[in-house]
Amino acid sequence: MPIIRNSDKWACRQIAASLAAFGVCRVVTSPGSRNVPLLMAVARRGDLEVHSVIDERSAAFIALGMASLSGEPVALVCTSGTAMLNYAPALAEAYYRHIPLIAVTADRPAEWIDQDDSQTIRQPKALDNIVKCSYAINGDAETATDRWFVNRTLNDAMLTAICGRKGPVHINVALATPLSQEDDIDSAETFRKISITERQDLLPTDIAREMAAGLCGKKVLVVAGFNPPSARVNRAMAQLAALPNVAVLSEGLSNIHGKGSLRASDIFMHKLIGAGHDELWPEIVITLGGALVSPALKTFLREKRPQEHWHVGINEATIDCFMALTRRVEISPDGFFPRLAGALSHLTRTGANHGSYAAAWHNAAMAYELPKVNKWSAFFAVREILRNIPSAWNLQLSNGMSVRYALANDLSRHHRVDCNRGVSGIDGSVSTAVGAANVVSVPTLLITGDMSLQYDIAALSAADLPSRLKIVVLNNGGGGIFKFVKTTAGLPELPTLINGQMNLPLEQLARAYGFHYLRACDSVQLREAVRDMIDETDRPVIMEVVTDADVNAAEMTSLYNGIF
Ligand SMILES: Cc1ncc(C[n+]2csc(CCOP(=O)(O)OP(=O)(O)O)c2C)c(N)n1
Repeated sequence: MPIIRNSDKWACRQIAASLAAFGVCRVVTSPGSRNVPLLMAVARRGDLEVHSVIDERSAAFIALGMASLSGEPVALVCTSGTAMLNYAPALAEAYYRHIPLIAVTADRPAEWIDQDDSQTIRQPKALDNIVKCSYAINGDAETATDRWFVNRTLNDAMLTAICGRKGPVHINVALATPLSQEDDIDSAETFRKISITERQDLLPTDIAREMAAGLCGKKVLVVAGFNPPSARVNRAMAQLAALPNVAVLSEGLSNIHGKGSLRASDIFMHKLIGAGHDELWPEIVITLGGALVSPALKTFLREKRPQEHWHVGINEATIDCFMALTRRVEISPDGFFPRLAGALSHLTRTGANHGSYAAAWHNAAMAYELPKVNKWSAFFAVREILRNIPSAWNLQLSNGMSVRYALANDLSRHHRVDCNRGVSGIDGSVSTAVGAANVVSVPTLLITGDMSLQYDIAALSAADLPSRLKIVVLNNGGGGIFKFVKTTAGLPELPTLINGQMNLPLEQLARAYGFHYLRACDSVQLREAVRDMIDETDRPVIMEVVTDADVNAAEMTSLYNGIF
């Protein structure tokens, strides 16, 4: 393998490689010492045309002229301090003329800023108002995680500069000394480029055909996180799930009810991982929707890094949750999946597409059916409630164990399921449910823990509390999740500082705020209370479900075959 002498700083070589990967041909550099690893990296590749200009102000305008006339993005490289500020006039011009310039500026590591070390100013974000976006790179990235971050940041920066309304971006590179070390570098060193299908309403038919041809005969896993209900997506998922080489895994919050899709409950994924199952490893993963709830599903996808991962949805930035992203499809799931499903189904009908990957997943799902739970516990209660409420009701779930208990069940018969999983806070579940209940005519059922209810107690006093609101409070005397999670379960601080032991006067609160109050301490009372909750139409309802946190934790531990 040919070896070349180049900067020993991997991140700087990756910056140069990312420029080449995204079609930058020209780099205008300015002299300095802090930027030597960057100068070396761009100069020694051999595929970048490098122009040296002393004055950074002029360098940036020269780059602007090149980019404007060539129609291609042009990069800049300068040293730290005022050098960077001199890029400002040309970047401002580029910003308003929509010209893609990639300004790469060398800097010191954060700990040396404002320490009277020479040639340092506060560089990160200093050009924020005149670039599309600012990025920070650790020029000394060594660990795999640091390097993944560098790769993702570079992809993000390049895509921002060249997509949509084009424009300049700023990449600030913090570099520790020694700066100009050389090393023997494999000339075949690669850059993981994330490609993009740019924003549009519908996936164009020709691209759909091209994509389908790439998926033909491959093991394709579609994974759906939280998403609003969509009839179009549901139909497309049913079509995809009927193909021999495609498995569709959906979490309950995806609102995907399409026939054939598999419920990606955390317990199921946890057991699968424990048992190996090489036949389930995907070659291509296609994701839609937001953050996944199941840690086991995330682990599965991170460990079995697919050759390709496409994420479908309109996002401002590159989301590389499994550290394997290869394609950003900036089209809504509604606009993307029906066209893709159509194209791949066509190839299946013509005999071009085949496989047994879908069958492998269905066999695994059958082998790991959720064990029966007959003992009184929060898990049992949630399952019974979900089985017995009308399917037309909307479900709201709070964080803690509520969402996890619910997602272990098949939620496909429910009209709509939501949870604040964008950031997973426990602070506003009740208020969100009040708001949601206000704007729909069907009843809304919130299932929440007692601590989450306590946190958001102000919501109970909302002036326009709709009578269609039902709240089930899983009262286990505090944050039960912490008795089950590995990182907290055995700690001496658990009762005092972590699970917030509490004794919520729910009955008094419910009555004070005009709720119909119900209580269940066993399965017989629960059956009765669920009936009452369904029958009550004049007042909002609070149903207190009393369980023992230790019993709940023991049950989950046995369902998981161990603590998680
Ligand atoms: C605003 C906010 N603060 C803290 C947390 C951390 N946290 C996650 S779950 C949880 C406990 C939730 O307790 P509870 O609502 O009683 O549910 P349970 O654990 O019993 O299922 C806490 C404090 C959070 N997610 N959001």
